[in-house]
Amino acid sequence: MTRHATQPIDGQKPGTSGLRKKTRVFMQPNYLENFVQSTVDAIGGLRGKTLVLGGDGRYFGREAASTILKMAAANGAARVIVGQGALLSTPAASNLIRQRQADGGIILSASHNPGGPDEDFGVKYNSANGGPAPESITSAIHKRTQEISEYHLLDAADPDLDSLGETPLGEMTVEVVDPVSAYADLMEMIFDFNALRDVFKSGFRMRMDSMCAITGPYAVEIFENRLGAPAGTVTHGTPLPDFGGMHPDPNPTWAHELMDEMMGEDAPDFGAASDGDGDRNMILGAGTYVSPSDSFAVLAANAHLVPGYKDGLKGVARSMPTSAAADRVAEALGLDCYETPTGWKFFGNLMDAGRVSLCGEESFGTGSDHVREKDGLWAVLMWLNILAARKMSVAEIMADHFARYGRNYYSRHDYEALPTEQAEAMLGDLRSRLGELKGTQVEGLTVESSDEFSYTDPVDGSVAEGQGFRILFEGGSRVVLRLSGTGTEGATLRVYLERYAPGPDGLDHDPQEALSPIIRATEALVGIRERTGREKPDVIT
Ligand code: G16
Repeated sequence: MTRHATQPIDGQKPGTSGLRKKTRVFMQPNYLENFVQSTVDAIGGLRGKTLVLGGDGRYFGREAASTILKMAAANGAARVIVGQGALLSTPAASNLIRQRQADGGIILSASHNPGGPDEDFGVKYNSANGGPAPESITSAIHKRTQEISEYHLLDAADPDLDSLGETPLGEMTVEVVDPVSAYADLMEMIFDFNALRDVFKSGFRMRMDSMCAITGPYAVEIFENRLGAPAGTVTHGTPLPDFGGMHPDPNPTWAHELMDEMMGEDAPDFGAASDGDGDRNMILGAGTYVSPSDSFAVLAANAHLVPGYKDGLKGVARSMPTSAAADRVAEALGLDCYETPTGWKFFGNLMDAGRVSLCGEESFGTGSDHVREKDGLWAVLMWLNILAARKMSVAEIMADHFARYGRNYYSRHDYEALPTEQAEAMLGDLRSRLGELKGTQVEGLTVESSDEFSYTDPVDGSVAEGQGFRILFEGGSRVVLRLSGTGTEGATLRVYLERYAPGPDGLDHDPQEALSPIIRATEALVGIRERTGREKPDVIT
């Protein structure tokens, strides 16, 4: 018997990147099954199809993988390619879907959110192009969760997820593959590994913090085994179900061990960290923090130095809240530059249509059209390759970049776990006043325009509305406000602050100081402190 009766469960609405909930929510009877069957139904079934399956190793991942395999078999799938131990980084899963020409994939991860029985879990469907499902599919999945009445699951023992090779599960084939090798081979095709080996031979020191999450085995293979970096270059390199208690979010707050080392005496030349599922990255030099928006701009400006991009870029794209630093590079290079809503899924069409090669987001995500996800280790290798080619330190590269293009001072302030109604009321109130803000003078700034961002996809014409509030001030400063779509507790308000300094003077201020008039103006216009009672943001990046 493979048919099981069920009933719709409330709240199974995918967010910015798949469905993310507390792990115990996912562990409730039928919860995972309902969502997976709804996904299967929304994409027109699995009969005869090939899927890729894997995740970031977090608590409940193995059990979920076994259930999904039995459901895939009962739904008539031909083959599921699964990472050994149910492990696959998100970019490696994207690569496998493309390389093996699979019909899609399921990734088990809540990304940068902590893991464990009392923390977070997530499930995400990626399409045949290797990218996160577009809104048309995620909406169809949500609709299906509201009407589902049965799911299919094979009555069988849990499949062996550890032995490489093929085994039958009913009429389906389960193919267990090494999660690392195909991805590491792809990196070897894009980057100049000979030059990078020479860099490490010359005594260059690097620290890669994998935060007890999925990139550990990938980073050890690439940096230590293939490029000859000394053993121990990769720290926190073993993926653990609870990430060793770490919050695997590569930003200055959560990757504080790495920050302390890189800002301390005798810091290595280069430091980097990645997140739970390996698609985010943070870049550091000795004594230097590179903001994600600046990192993306530097990659765009220097990509031609990397073999995989030696013929130049097709174009670039960034999410709306990401700073305009990359726009200045695009302008100088004569490249098209697209502005999309938050969420990597919005880049897929642009990459598939050959309009852009590089994409970046302020949320520590950068990537290219080598896969259809953002890619943490790819970004680290881009930086390494650029450092090798330019023979400059990270600090020198940043100073040179700002001198050439000016500096977009940038910071994001997060207010986490606010009562949802309170956060929505605050933004609802802002929405009702948006039309009246023009000309308002506050903290020495004048509001030039304000709106709620909506995006029309230039490839398929689909429209995404309500994608964040923008208040632009005369002179090019701005603040953007939106609610996160990846949290699992209440509402998280994100406040994105930006000010442009053209140079040549004033390029080396502390960003919080440089942005202080905009921070004060935001408080005057929106009243975050007053309405939430919070004295300061929980996380500043
Ligand atoms: C996901 C998406 C990203 C997005 C980020 C932040 O990242 O893939 O494209 O920028 O969420 O989303 P929010 O501001 O809504 O929390 P990840 O790394 O969590 O998969």
